[in-house]
Amino acid sequence: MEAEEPLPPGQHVPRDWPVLHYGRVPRFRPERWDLRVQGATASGRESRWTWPEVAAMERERVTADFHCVTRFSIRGVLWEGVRATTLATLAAPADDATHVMVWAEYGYSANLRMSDFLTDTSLLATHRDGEPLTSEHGAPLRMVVPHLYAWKSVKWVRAIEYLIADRRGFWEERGYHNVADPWLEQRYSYQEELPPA
Ligand SMILES: Nc1nc2c(c(=O)[nH]1)N[C@H]1C(S)=C(S)[C@@H](COP(=O)(O)O)O[C@H]1N2
Ligand SMILES: [Mo]
Repeated sequence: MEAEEPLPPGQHVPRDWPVLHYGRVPRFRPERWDLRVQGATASGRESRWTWPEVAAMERERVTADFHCVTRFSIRGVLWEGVRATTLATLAAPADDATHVMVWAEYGYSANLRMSDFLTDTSLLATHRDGEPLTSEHGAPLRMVVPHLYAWKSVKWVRAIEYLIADRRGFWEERGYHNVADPWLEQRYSYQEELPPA
């Protein structure tokens, strides 16, 4: 057997890839769908793209493990999509933007530090393992931030909001950790008050 990279603490690999989310799977209606970049943009304006425009953006591939806070990890997922840095070139954040809120259908959201968003491996993914995303895994567009717990990898993304001050997203408001680094086991918000281990 080949030696494998270690998993973050407290994680295991299940037999199948679970589908996990809060609420219903939204139906994709391409004619009504758009992607917005809003909030603290450098231009002061909101940007908006239709589905054909997003589908025509330059795409990259990233292979990474995927870690859910409920303790399953999926090894070596091949994602394909638009780099967050590419989007930030098309619609630049203001100089004083420090965080982003990633917004999904039905109001689900997750906040990220700008540095976590603007990492080379952060994608707005359209494909997984060479196939277009299925609806339940976030089609047509999902955030993928492989170095953080997967609740930050927002499915059914509709907007990126640049923030000049941090604000907690859906799970971050409900007891989950604001940063969510799986290697530091940043699972719960009470850990934010603990001295570093
Ligand atoms: N819009 C939305 N995105 C979401 C969620 C959600 O409830 N709504 N759940 C998150 C959580 S907790 C996990 S573990 C992953 C699961 O992704 P998967 O269903 O593709 O395995 O999606 C994340 N993205
Ligand atoms: Mo999760």
